[in-house]
Amino acid sequence: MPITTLADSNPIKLCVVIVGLPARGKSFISQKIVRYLSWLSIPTKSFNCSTNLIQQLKESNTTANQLFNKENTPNHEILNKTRQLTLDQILKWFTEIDNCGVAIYDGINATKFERDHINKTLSDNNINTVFLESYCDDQSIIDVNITDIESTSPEYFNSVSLQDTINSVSNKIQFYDNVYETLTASEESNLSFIKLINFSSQIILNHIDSYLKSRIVYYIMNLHVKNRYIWLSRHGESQYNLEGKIGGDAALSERGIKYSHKLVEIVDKYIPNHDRLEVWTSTLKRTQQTAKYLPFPKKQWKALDELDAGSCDGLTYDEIAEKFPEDFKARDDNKFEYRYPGGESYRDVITRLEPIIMALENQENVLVITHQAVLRCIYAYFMNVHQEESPWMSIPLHTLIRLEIKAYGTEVTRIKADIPAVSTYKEKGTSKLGESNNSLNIMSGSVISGITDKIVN
Ligand SMILES: *[C@@H]1O[C@H](CO)[C@@H](O)[C@H](O)[C@H]1NC(C)=O
Ligand SMILES: *[C@@H]1O[C@H](CO)[C@@H](O)[C@H](O)[C@H]1NC(C)=O
Ligand SMILES: *[C@@H]1O[C@H](CO)[C@@H](O)[C@H](O)[C@H]1NC(C)=O
Ligand SMILES: *[C@@H]1O[C@H](CO)[C@@H](O)[C@H](O)[C@H]1NC(C)=O
Ligand SMILES: *[C@@H]1O[C@H](CO)[C@@H](O)[C@H](O)[C@H]1NC(C)=O
Ligand SMILES: *[C@@H]1O[C@H](CO)[C@@H](O)[C@H](O)[C@H]1NC(C)=O
Ligand SMILES: *[C@@H]1O[C@H](CO)[C@@H](O)[C@H](O)[C@H]1NC(C)=O
Ligand SMILES: CC(=O)N[C@H]1CO[C@H](CO)[C@@H](O)[C@@H]1O
Repeated sequence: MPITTLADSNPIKLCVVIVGLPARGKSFISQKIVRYLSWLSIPTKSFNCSTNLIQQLKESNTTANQLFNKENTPNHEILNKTRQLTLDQILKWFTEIDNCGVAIYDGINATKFERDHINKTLSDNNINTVFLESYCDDQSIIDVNITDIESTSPEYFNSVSLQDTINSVSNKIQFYDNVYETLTASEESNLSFIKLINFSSQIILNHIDSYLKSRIVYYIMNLHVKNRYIWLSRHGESQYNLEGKIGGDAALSERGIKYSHKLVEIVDKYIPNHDRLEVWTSTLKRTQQTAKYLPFPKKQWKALDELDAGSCDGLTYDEIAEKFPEDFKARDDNKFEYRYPGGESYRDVITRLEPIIMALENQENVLVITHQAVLRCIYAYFMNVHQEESPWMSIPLHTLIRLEIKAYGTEVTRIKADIPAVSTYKEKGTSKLGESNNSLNIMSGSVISGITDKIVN
Protein backbone atom coordinates (compact mmCIF):
# COMPACT_ATOMS: atom_id res chain seq x y z
CA MET A 1 0.00 0.00 0.00
CA PRO A 2 1.42 3.42 -0.85
CA ILE A 3 2.32 5.34 2.26
CA THR A 4 0.95 8.75 2.97
CA THR A 5 3.60 11.39 2.79
CA LEU A 6 3.77 14.92 4.06
CA ALA A 7 3.05 16.04 0.50
CA ASP A 8 -0.09 13.87 0.24
CA SER A 9 -1.50 14.89 3.58
CA ASN A 10 -0.90 18.59 2.94
CA PRO A 11 -1.87 19.24 -0.65
CA ILE A 12 -0.75 22.79 -0.60
CA LYS A 13 0.89 25.16 -3.01
CA LEU A 14 2.97 27.53 -1.02
CA CYS A 15 5.19 30.39 -1.99
CA VAL A 16 7.75 31.55 0.53
CA VAL A 17 8.60 35.13 -0.31
CA ILE A 18 11.94 36.11 1.14
CA VAL A 19 12.11 39.72 2.20
CA GLY A 20 15.02 41.71 3.50
CA LEU A 21 17.86 43.98 2.57
CA PRO A 22 20.88 42.49 0.83
CA ALA A 23 23.49 40.73 2.99
CA ARG A 24 20.96 39.38 5.47
CA GLY A 25 21.64 35.75 4.67
CA LYS A 26 18.53 35.46 2.53
CA SER A 27 20.05 33.14 -0.06
CA PHE A 28 21.43 30.98 2.72
CA ILE A 29 17.97 30.57 4.20
CA SER A 30 16.33 29.91 0.86
CA GLN A 31 18.92 27.32 -0.14
CA LYS A 32 18.48 25.51 3.15
CA ILE A 33 14.68 25.42 2.85
CA VAL A 34 14.96 24.04 -0.68
CA ARG A 35 17.30 21.32 0.48
CA TYR A 36 15.24 20.38 3.53
CA LEU A 37 11.88 20.19 1.76
CA SER A 38 13.36 18.36 -1.25
CA TRP A 39 14.84 15.82 1.15
CA LEU A 40 11.33 15.31 2.52
CA SER A 41 10.18 14.69 -1.10
CA ILE A 42 8.24 17.94 -1.40
CA PRO A 43 8.83 19.51 -4.81
CA THR A 44 10.63 22.75 -4.01
CA LYS A 45 12.27 25.29 -6.24
CA SER A 46 13.93 28.58 -5.62
CA PHE A 47 13.31 31.47 -7.97
CA ASN A 48 16.05 33.94 -8.01
CA CYS A 49 15.59 37.56 -8.86
CA SER A 50 19.38 37.76 -9.20
CA THR A 51 19.35 35.51 -12.23
CA ASN A 52 16.64 37.56 -13.92
CA LEU A 53 18.23 40.82 -12.89
CA ILE A 54 21.50 39.86 -14.54
CA GLN A 55 19.57 39.15 -17.72
CA GLN A 56 17.80 42.50 -17.54
CA LEU A 57 21.05 44.33 -16.85
CA LYS A 58 22.70 42.71 -19.85
CA GLU A 59 19.78 43.55 -22.10
CA SER A 60 19.81 47.18 -21.06
CA ASN A 61 23.60 47.50 -21.07
CA THR A 62 23.71 48.49 -17.41
CA THR A 63 25.94 47.27 -14.60
CA ALA A 64 24.87 46.50 -11.08
CA ASN A 65 27.08 49.38 -9.98
CA GLN A 66 25.17 51.83 -12.17
CA LEU A 67 21.80 50.46 -11.15
CA PHE A 68 22.47 50.78 -7.46
CA ASN A 69 24.45 53.99 -7.55
CA LYS A 70 22.67 56.50 -5.37
CA GLU A 71 23.68 59.35 -7.71
CA ASN A 72 21.52 57.90 -10.49
CA THR A 73 17.76 58.00 -10.63
CA PRO A 74 16.47 54.52 -9.85
CA ASN A 75 15.75 52.50 -12.96
CA HIS A 76 12.33 51.18 -11.97
CA GLU A 77 11.78 49.64 -15.34
CA ILE A 78 14.57 47.13 -14.90
CA LEU A 79 13.51 46.26 -11.36
CA ASN A 80 9.87 46.08 -12.23
CA LYS A 81 10.50 43.81 -15.21
CA THR A 82 12.70 41.58 -13.11
CA ARG A 83 10.01 41.15 -10.46
CA GLN A 84 7.26 40.44 -12.95
CA LEU A 85 9.41 37.91 -14.78
CA THR A 86 10.16 36.07 -11.56
CA LEU A 87 6.53 36.01 -10.51
CA ASP A 88 5.51 34.70 -13.94
CA GLN A 89 8.09 31.92 -13.67
CA ILE A 90 6.66 30.94 -10.29
CA LEU A 91 3.09 30.84 -11.57
CA LYS A 92 4.19 28.74 -14.53
CA TRP A 93 6.03 26.30 -12.29
CA PHE A 94 2.96 25.81 -10.10
CA THR A 95 0.94 24.80 -13.15
CA GLU A 96 3.55 22.14 -13.89
CA ILE A 97 3.60 20.37 -10.53
CA ASP A 98 0.84 18.18 -9.13
CA ASN A 99 -0.87 18.99 -5.88
CA CYS A 100 1.87 20.09 -3.59
CA GLY A 101 4.93 22.23 -3.97
CA VAL A 102 6.85 25.09 -2.48
CA ALA A 103 8.35 27.95 -4.44
CA ILE A 104 10.87 30.24 -2.83
CA TYR A 105 10.71 33.75 -4.18
CA ASP A 106 13.93 35.52 -3.43
CA GLY A 107 12.63 39.01 -4.00
CA ILE A 108 14.35 42.32 -4.58
CA ASN A 109 11.80 44.92 -3.60
CA ALA A 110 10.14 44.75 -0.29
CA THR A 111 7.60 47.47 0.10
CA LYS A 112 4.13 46.96 1.47
CA PHE A 113 2.68 47.77 -1.91
CA GLU A 114 4.79 45.10 -3.56
CA ARG A 115 3.91 42.52 -0.92
CA ASP A 116 0.22 43.12 -1.38
CA HIS A 117 0.64 42.71 -5.11
CA ILE A 118 2.47 39.40 -4.68
CA ASN A 119 0.01 38.12 -2.09
CA LYS A 120 -2.93 39.00 -4.30
CA THR A 121 -1.47 37.61 -7.53
CA LEU A 122 -0.62 34.33 -5.85
CA SER A 123 -3.88 34.14 -3.95
CA ASP A 124 -5.82 34.65 -7.21
CA ASN A 125 -3.99 31.57 -8.48
CA ASN A 126 -4.83 29.52 -5.37
CA ILE A 127 -1.32 29.69 -4.04
CA ASN A 128 -0.68 30.33 -0.36
CA THR A 129 1.94 32.82 0.60
CA VAL A 130 4.16 33.25 3.58
CA PHE A 131 6.63 36.12 3.79
CA LEU A 132 9.93 35.44 5.44
CA GLU A 133 11.85 38.48 6.47
CA SER A 134 15.42 38.48 7.65
CA TYR A 135 15.72 41.72 9.57
CA CYS A 136 19.04 42.76 10.97
CA ASP A 137 20.33 46.02 12.33
CA ASP A 138 23.49 44.70 13.89
CA GLN A 139 26.08 46.35 11.64
CA SER A 140 28.89 44.02 12.68
CA ILE A 141 26.97 41.00 11.43
CA ILE A 142 26.10 42.77 8.20
CA ASP A 143 29.70 43.78 7.47
CA VAL A 144 30.90 40.22 7.84
CA ASN A 145 28.14 38.96 5.63
CA ILE A 146 28.78 41.47 2.86
CA THR A 147 32.29 40.15 2.28
CA ASP A 148 31.34 36.54 2.85
CA ILE A 149 28.13 36.21 0.92
CA GLU A 150 27.83 38.85 -1.71
CA SER A 151 31.34 38.67 -3.10
CA THR A 152 30.33 35.42 -4.79
CA SER A 153 27.06 36.73 -6.13
CA PRO A 154 26.74 36.68 -9.91
CA GLU A 155 25.14 40.12 -9.84
CA TYR A 156 28.63 41.49 -9.41
CA PHE A 157 30.14 39.82 -12.42
CA ASN A 158 31.10 43.26 -13.71
CA SER A 159 32.99 44.25 -10.58
CA VAL A 160 36.72 44.11 -10.89
CA SER A 161 37.78 43.82 -7.28
CA LEU A 162 36.47 42.83 -3.92
CA GLN A 163 36.49 46.45 -2.82
CA ASP A 164 34.30 47.34 -5.79
CA THR A 165 31.95 44.58 -4.78
CA ILE A 166 31.77 45.81 -1.22
CA ASN A 167 31.14 49.37 -2.39
CA SER A 168 28.53 48.14 -4.76
CA VAL A 169 26.78 46.06 -2.13
CA SER A 170 26.85 49.00 0.24
CA ASN A 171 25.29 51.15 -2.44
CA LYS A 172 22.68 48.53 -3.06
CA ILE A 173 21.88 48.34 0.62
CA GLN A 174 21.55 52.10 0.90
CA PHE A 175 19.46 52.18 -2.22
CA TYR A 176 17.02 49.64 -0.82
CA ASP A 177 17.21 51.11 2.65
CA ASN A 178 15.44 54.19 1.31
CA VAL A 179 12.40 52.26 0.09
CA TYR A 180 12.50 49.26 2.35
CA GLU A 181 9.60 48.69 4.72
CA THR A 182 9.91 46.07 7.37
CA LEU A 183 7.03 43.73 8.19
CA THR A 184 5.01 44.62 11.25
CA ALA A 185 2.02 42.84 12.69
CA SER A 186 0.20 46.12 13.19
CA GLU A 187 0.53 47.29 9.58
CA GLU A 188 0.27 43.97 7.78
CA SER A 189 -1.86 41.94 10.11
CA ASN A 190 -3.52 40.13 7.23
CA LEU A 191 -0.31 38.73 5.80
CA SER A 192 1.17 35.45 6.83
CA PHE A 193 4.77 36.07 7.82
CA ILE A 194 7.85 34.97 9.69
CA LYS A 195 10.22 37.69 10.80
CA LEU A 196 13.71 36.75 11.90
CA ILE A 197 15.45 39.47 13.87
CA ASN A 198 19.24 39.63 14.06
CA PHE A 199 19.64 36.13 12.60
CA SER A 200 16.98 34.42 14.68
CA SER A 201 17.83 35.88 18.05
CA GLN A 202 14.15 36.82 17.99
CA ILE A 203 11.35 35.53 15.77
CA ILE A 204 7.93 37.05 15.15
CA LEU A 205 5.20 34.91 13.64
CA ASN A 206 1.95 36.09 12.13
CA HIS A 207 -0.82 33.85 10.71
CA ILE A 208 1.22 30.67 10.45
CA ASP A 209 -1.90 28.82 9.42
CA SER A 210 -0.76 25.50 7.95
CA TYR A 211 1.24 22.50 9.01
CA LEU A 212 3.77 23.04 6.23
CA LYS A 213 4.38 26.64 7.30
CA SER A 214 4.91 25.60 10.89
CA ARG A 215 7.40 22.95 9.77
CA ILE A 216 9.34 25.61 7.90
CA VAL A 217 9.32 27.81 11.01
CA TYR A 218 10.58 24.97 13.16
CA TYR A 219 13.32 24.18 10.68
CA ILE A 220 14.52 27.78 10.43
CA MET A 221 14.64 28.01 14.21
CA ASN A 222 17.14 25.18 14.22
CA LEU A 223 19.46 26.68 11.62
CA HIS A 224 22.68 28.43 12.29
CA VAL A 225 25.36 29.52 9.90
CA LYS A 226 28.47 28.66 11.88
CA ASN A 227 31.04 26.59 9.97
CA ARG A 228 31.40 23.25 11.67
CA TYR A 229 32.09 19.54 11.31
CA ILE A 230 29.84 16.54 11.58
CA TRP A 231 31.43 13.11 11.83
CA LEU A 232 29.82 9.94 10.53
CA SER A 233 30.81 6.31 10.58
CA ARG A 234 29.22 2.98 9.95
CA HIS A 235 29.61 0.38 12.66
CA GLY A 236 32.61 -1.92 12.35
CA GLU A 237 32.29 -5.05 10.24
CA SER A 238 29.71 -7.39 11.81
CA GLN A 239 29.23 -11.15 11.81
CA TYR A 240 26.26 -10.67 9.50
CA ASN A 241 28.39 -8.57 7.13
CA LEU A 242 30.81 -11.49 6.89
CA GLU A 243 27.96 -13.82 6.03
CA GLY A 244 26.42 -11.38 3.56
CA LYS A 245 23.21 -11.20 5.60
CA ILE A 246 21.13 -8.05 5.99
CA GLY A 247 19.46 -6.67 9.11
CA GLY A 248 19.65 -8.53 12.41
CA ASP A 249 21.42 -7.52 15.57
CA ALA A 250 24.75 -9.29 15.17
CA ALA A 251 27.93 -8.57 17.09
CA LEU A 252 31.10 -7.21 15.50
CA SER A 253 33.53 -9.48 13.69
CA GLU A 254 37.15 -9.63 14.78
CA ARG A 255 38.04 -6.94 12.25
CA GLY A 256 35.06 -4.89 13.39
CA ILE A 257 36.42 -4.95 16.93
CA LYS A 258 39.79 -3.79 15.60
CA TYR A 259 38.03 -0.85 14.00
CA SER A 260 36.40 0.06 17.30
CA HIS A 261 39.88 0.36 18.85
CA LYS A 262 41.29 2.15 15.85
CA LEU A 263 38.45 4.66 15.95
CA VAL A 264 39.74 5.97 19.28
CA GLU A 265 43.04 6.74 17.64
CA ILE A 266 41.47 8.31 14.55
CA VAL A 267 39.18 10.49 16.65
CA ASP A 268 42.15 11.58 18.71
CA LYS A 269 44.13 12.53 15.65
CA TYR A 270 41.51 13.98 13.33
CA ILE A 271 38.67 15.44 15.37
CA PRO A 272 39.56 18.85 16.73
CA ASN A 273 38.09 19.73 20.15
CA HIS A 274 37.22 16.09 20.69
CA ASP A 275 37.18 16.65 24.42
CA ARG A 276 33.70 18.07 23.76
CA LEU A 277 32.66 15.27 21.40
CA GLU A 278 29.34 13.49 21.80
CA VAL A 279 28.80 10.06 20.25
CA TRP A 280 25.43 8.98 18.90
CA THR A 281 24.65 5.36 18.15
CA SER A 282 21.60 3.32 17.23
CA THR A 283 20.07 0.87 19.68
CA LEU A 284 21.73 -2.04 17.88
CA LYS A 285 24.67 -3.98 19.27
CA ARG A 286 27.05 -3.37 16.39
CA THR A 287 27.00 0.43 16.69
CA GLN A 288 27.36 0.31 20.46
CA GLN A 289 30.28 -2.09 20.26
CA THR A 290 31.91 0.23 17.73
CA ALA A 291 31.56 3.14 20.16
CA LYS A 292 32.63 1.07 23.13
CA TYR A 293 36.16 2.45 23.58
CA LEU A 294 35.38 6.06 22.83
CA PRO A 295 35.64 7.93 26.14
CA PHE A 296 32.88 10.45 25.42
CA PRO A 297 29.25 10.96 26.41
CA LYS A 298 27.00 8.68 24.33
CA LYS A 299 23.42 8.85 23.20
CA GLN A 300 21.36 6.00 21.79
CA TRP A 301 18.73 6.82 19.20
CA LYS A 302 16.08 4.40 18.00
CA ALA A 303 15.79 6.69 14.97
CA LEU A 304 19.33 5.69 13.96
CA ASP A 305 18.49 1.97 13.71
CA GLU A 306 19.09 0.32 10.35
CA LEU A 307 16.33 0.23 7.74
CA ASP A 308 13.98 -2.55 8.83
CA ALA A 309 14.14 -5.34 6.25
CA GLY A 310 10.90 -6.92 7.54
CA SER A 311 10.50 -10.51 6.38
CA CYS A 312 13.87 -10.33 4.58
CA ASP A 313 15.69 -9.65 7.85
CA GLY A 314 18.58 -12.09 8.31
CA LEU A 315 18.64 -13.24 4.69
CA THR A 316 21.39 -12.82 2.11
CA TYR A 317 20.61 -11.05 -1.17
CA ASP A 318 20.88 -14.42 -2.92
CA GLU A 319 18.23 -15.82 -0.62
CA ILE A 320 15.99 -12.78 -1.14
CA ALA A 321 16.35 -13.07 -4.91
CA GLU A 322 15.36 -16.74 -4.63
CA LYS A 323 12.56 -16.52 -2.08
CA PHE A 324 11.07 -13.16 -3.03
CA PRO A 325 12.03 -12.66 -6.69
CA GLU A 326 9.34 -10.04 -7.28
CA ASP A 327 10.34 -8.03 -4.25
CA PHE A 328 13.97 -8.27 -5.23
CA LYS A 329 13.21 -6.75 -8.61
CA ALA A 330 10.75 -4.18 -7.29
CA ARG A 331 13.37 -2.90 -4.87
CA ASP A 332 15.98 -2.51 -7.61
CA ASP A 333 13.45 -0.68 -9.78
CA ASN A 334 12.60 1.90 -7.15
CA LYS A 335 14.81 1.53 -4.16
CA PHE A 336 13.73 4.80 -2.54
CA GLU A 337 10.05 3.90 -2.41
CA TYR A 338 10.29 0.13 -2.06
CA ARG A 339 9.22 -1.08 1.35
CA TYR A 340 10.21 -4.54 2.59
CA PRO A 341 7.16 -6.65 3.53
CA GLY A 342 6.58 -5.76 7.16
CA GLY A 343 9.58 -3.44 7.06
CA GLU A 344 10.62 -0.02 5.86
CA SER A 345 11.53 1.95 2.75
CA TYR A 346 14.16 4.67 2.41
CA ARG A 347 11.34 7.17 2.51
CA ASP A 348 10.24 5.76 5.88
CA VAL A 349 13.78 6.11 7.19
CA ILE A 350 13.91 9.75 6.13
CA THR A 351 10.68 10.43 7.98
CA ARG A 352 12.04 9.04 11.22
CA LEU A 353 15.40 10.75 10.72
CA GLU A 354 13.95 14.23 10.70
CA PRO A 355 14.54 14.88 14.42
CA ILE A 356 18.14 13.77 13.95
CA ILE A 357 18.61 16.28 11.14
CA MET A 358 17.10 19.03 13.30
CA ALA A 359 19.46 18.12 16.11
CA LEU A 360 22.46 17.98 13.77
CA GLU A 361 21.62 21.41 12.36
CA ASN A 362 21.75 22.70 15.89
CA GLN A 363 24.90 21.04 17.03
CA GLU A 364 28.58 20.51 16.45
CA ASN A 365 31.13 18.00 17.70
CA VAL A 366 28.90 15.02 17.08
CA LEU A 367 30.06 11.63 15.86
CA VAL A 368 27.18 9.55 14.52
CA ILE A 369 27.83 5.80 14.40
CA THR A 370 25.06 4.13 12.50
CA HIS A 371 24.15 1.94 9.54
CA GLN A 372 24.48 1.95 5.77
CA ALA A 373 20.95 3.00 4.78
CA VAL A 374 20.69 5.56 7.57
CA LEU A 375 24.03 7.12 6.66
CA ARG A 376 22.92 7.31 3.05
CA CYS A 377 19.89 9.34 4.12
CA ILE A 378 21.89 11.67 6.36
CA TYR A 379 24.52 12.08 3.67
CA ALA A 380 21.82 12.85 1.09
CA TYR A 381 20.51 15.69 3.22
CA PHE A 382 23.86 17.38 3.75
CA MET A 383 25.16 16.74 0.23
CA ASN A 384 21.90 17.36 -1.60
CA VAL A 385 21.89 13.94 -3.26
CA HIS A 386 18.79 13.23 -5.29
CA GLN A 387 16.46 10.56 -3.89
CA GLU A 388 16.92 8.33 -6.95
CA GLU A 389 20.65 8.20 -6.33
CA SER A 390 20.93 8.27 -2.57
CA PRO A 391 19.94 4.62 -1.89
CA TRP A 392 22.77 3.59 -4.24
CA MET A 393 25.52 5.58 -2.56
CA SER A 394 28.52 3.55 -1.53
CA ILE A 395 29.34 4.13 2.14
CA PRO A 396 32.32 1.88 2.92
CA LEU A 397 32.96 0.20 6.25
CA HIS A 398 35.88 1.20 8.50
CA THR A 399 35.88 4.78 7.31
CA LEU A 400 35.30 7.96 9.27
CA ILE A 401 33.46 10.54 7.18
CA ARG A 402 33.97 14.21 7.88
CA LEU A 403 31.34 16.67 6.69
CA GLU A 404 32.51 20.24 6.80
CA ILE A 405 29.34 22.31 6.86
CA LYS A 406 29.68 25.79 5.45
CA ALA A 407 27.06 28.39 4.66
CA TYR A 408 27.05 27.51 0.97
CA GLY A 409 27.80 23.84 0.84
CA THR A 410 29.34 20.87 2.52
CA GLU A 411 32.74 19.32 1.90
CA VAL A 412 33.47 15.65 2.48
CA THR A 413 36.63 13.93 3.58
CA ARG A 414 36.90 10.20 4.13
CA ILE A 415 39.43 9.00 6.66
CA LYS A 416 40.05 5.32 6.04
CA ALA A 417 41.27 3.02 8.76
CA ASP A 418 43.61 0.47 7.24
CA ILE A 419 41.53 -2.43 8.50
CA PRO A 420 40.10 -4.59 5.74
CA ALA A 421 36.38 -5.29 5.67
CA VAL A 422 33.97 -7.00 3.33
CA SER A 423 32.00 -4.88 0.93
CA THR A 424 28.29 -4.71 1.66
CA TYR A 425 27.56 -2.81 -1.53
CA LYS A 426 25.04 -4.34 -3.90
CA GLU A 427 24.86 -2.96 -7.42
CA LYS A 428 21.50 -2.72 -9.15
CA GLY A 429 20.37 -5.90 -10.92
CA THR A 430 22.57 -8.39 -9.10
CA SER A 431 22.58 -10.17 -5.77
CA LYS A 432 26.40 -10.14 -5.59
CA LEU A 433 28.24 -7.83 -3.25
CA GLY A 434 31.16 -5.66 -4.27
CA GLU A 435 32.13 -2.01 -4.58
CA SER A 436 30.45 0.17 -7.15
CA ASN A 437 32.13 1.12 -10.43
CA ASN A 438 29.69 3.93 -11.01
CA SER A 439 31.31 7.23 -10.09
CA LEU A 440 27.87 8.69 -9.32
CA ASN A 441 27.59 6.33 -6.38
CA ILE A 442 30.95 7.17 -4.88
CA MET A 443 31.21 9.96 -2.36
CA SER A 444 32.82 13.16 -3.51
CA GLY A 445 35.69 14.80 -1.70
CA SER A 446 39.14 13.78 -0.62
CA VAL A 447 40.40 10.62 1.02
CA ILE A 448 42.94 10.22 3.79
CA SER A 449 44.09 6.62 4.02
CA GLY A 450 46.58 4.32 5.64
CA ILE A 451 46.30 5.34 9.27
CA THR A 452 49.11 3.00 10.26
CA ASP A 453 51.15 5.05 12.69
CA LYS A 454 50.18 3.10 15.77
CA ILE A 455 49.27 -0.56 15.84
CA VAL A 456 46.36 -1.37 18.08
CA ASN A 457 45.98 -4.92 19.39
C1 LIG B 1 26.97 49.90 -23.70
O1 LIG B 1 27.46 50.99 -22.94
C2 LIG B 1 28.80 51.35 -23.23
C3 LIG B 1 29.22 52.48 -22.28
O2 LIG B 1 28.36 52.60 -21.21
C4 LIG B 1 28.89 51.79 -24.67
O3 LIG B 1 30.25 52.10 -24.99
C5 LIG B 1 28.39 50.69 -25.57
O4 LIG B 1 28.37 51.13 -26.92
C6 LIG B 1 26.97 50.25 -25.18
N1 LIG B 1 26.57 49.10 -25.96
C7 LIG B 1 25.35 48.98 -26.46
C8 LIG B 1 25.06 47.73 -27.21
O5 LIG B 1 24.49 49.83 -26.29
C1 LIG C 1 5.56 48.10 -12.60
O1 LIG C 1 4.84 47.47 -13.62
C2 LIG C 1 3.48 47.36 -13.37
C3 LIG C 1 2.87 46.60 -14.51
O2 LIG C 1 3.57 45.42 -14.73
C4 LIG C 1 2.87 48.73 -13.22
O3 LIG C 1 1.52 48.60 -12.89
C5 LIG C 1 3.58 49.49 -12.12
O4 LIG C 1 3.11 50.82 -12.05
C6 LIG C 1 5.06 49.51 -12.40
N1 LIG C 1 5.71 50.13 -11.27
C7 LIG C 1 6.70 50.98 -11.42
C8 LIG C 1 7.26 51.53 -10.16
O5 LIG C 1 7.14 51.26 -12.49
C1 LIG D 1 9.47 49.16 -4.82
O1 LIG D 1 8.09 49.16 -5.16
C2 LIG D 1 7.45 50.39 -4.92
C3 LIG D 1 6.01 50.21 -5.26
O2 LIG D 1 5.87 49.33 -6.31
C4 LIG D 1 8.10 51.48 -5.74
O3 LIG D 1 7.48 52.72 -5.45
C5 LIG D 1 9.57 51.55 -5.38
O4 LIG D 1 10.22 52.49 -6.16
C6 LIG D 1 10.21 50.20 -5.61
N1 LIG D 1 11.58 50.23 -5.20
C7 LIG D 1 12.51 49.56 -5.80
C8 LIG D 1 13.87 49.70 -5.26
O5 LIG D 1 12.26 48.85 -6.74
C1 LIG E 1 -3.05 37.29 1.40
O1 LIG E 1 -3.49 36.08 0.78
C2 LIG E 1 -4.23 35.24 1.63
C3 LIG E 1 -4.53 33.98 0.84
O2 LIG E 1 -3.33 33.31 0.57
C4 LIG E 1 -5.48 35.94 2.10
O3 LIG E 1 -6.19 35.11 2.99
C5 LIG E 1 -5.09 37.23 2.81
O4 LIG E 1 -6.23 37.95 3.17
C6 LIG E 1 -4.23 38.07 1.92
N1 LIG E 1 -3.77 39.22 2.66
C7 LIG E 1 -3.85 40.44 2.23
C8 LIG E 1 -3.37 41.51 3.12
O5 LIG E 1 -4.29 40.68 1.12
C1 LIG F 1 20.03 43.66 16.86
O1 LIG F 1 21.34 43.68 17.43
C2 LIG F 1 21.90 44.98 17.60
C3 LIG F 1 23.32 44.86 18.10
O2 LIG F 1 23.42 43.89 19.10
C4 LIG F 1 21.02 45.78 18.56
O3 LIG F 1 21.53 47.10 18.68
C5 LIG F 1 19.61 45.84 18.00
O4 LIG F 1 18.75 46.48 18.90
C6 LIG F 1 19.07 44.45 17.71
N1 LIG F 1 17.80 44.59 17.03
C7 LIG F 1 16.64 44.16 17.51
C8 LIG F 1 15.44 44.47 16.70
O5 LIG F 1 16.57 43.53 18.55
C1 LIG G 1 20.60 32.50 -6.89
O1 LIG G 1 21.58 33.47 -6.65
C2 LIG G 1 22.70 33.05 -5.94
C3 LIG G 1 23.60 34.20 -5.68
O2 LIG G 1 22.90 35.34 -5.34
C4 LIG G 1 23.38 31.94 -6.71
O3 LIG G 1 24.48 31.48 -5.98
C5 LIG G 1 22.41 30.83 -6.97
O4 LIG G 1 23.02 29.84 -7.76
C6 LIG G 1 21.17 31.33 -7.65
N1 LIG G 1 20.20 30.26 -7.72
C7 LIG G 1 19.49 30.01 -8.80
C8 LIG G 1 18.51 28.89 -8.70
O5 LIG G 1 19.61 30.64 -9.83
C1 LIG H 1 -7.63 42.76 7.26
O1 LIG H 1 -8.77 42.15 6.70
C2 LIG H 1 -10.00 42.60 7.24
C3 LIG H 1 -11.11 41.76 6.66
O2 LIG H 1 -10.75 41.23 5.43
C4 LIG H 1 -10.17 44.08 6.93
O3 LIG H 1 -11.36 44.55 7.52
C5 LIG H 1 -8.98 44.83 7.51
O4 LIG H 1 -9.06 46.20 7.13
C6 LIG H 1 -7.68 44.27 7.00
N1 LIG H 1 -6.59 44.91 7.70
C7 LIG H 1 -5.54 45.40 7.05
C8 LIG H 1 -4.48 46.04 7.94
O5 LIG H 1 -5.40 45.34 5.85
C1 LIG I 1 27.27 33.23 5.51
C2 LIG I 1 27.96 33.92 6.61
O1 LIG I 1 29.16 33.97 6.67
N1 LIG I 1 27.18 34.49 7.50
C3 LIG I 1 27.69 35.18 8.67
C4 LIG I 1 26.78 36.35 8.94
O2 LIG I 1 27.05 36.90 10.19
C5 LIG I 1 26.89 35.99 11.27
C6 LIG I 1 27.12 36.75 12.56
O3 LIG I 1 28.38 37.32 12.61
C7 LIG I 1 27.92 34.90 11.14
O4 LIG I 1 27.76 34.00 12.21
C8 LIG I 1 27.71 34.21 9.83
O5 LIG I 1 28.72 33.28 9.66
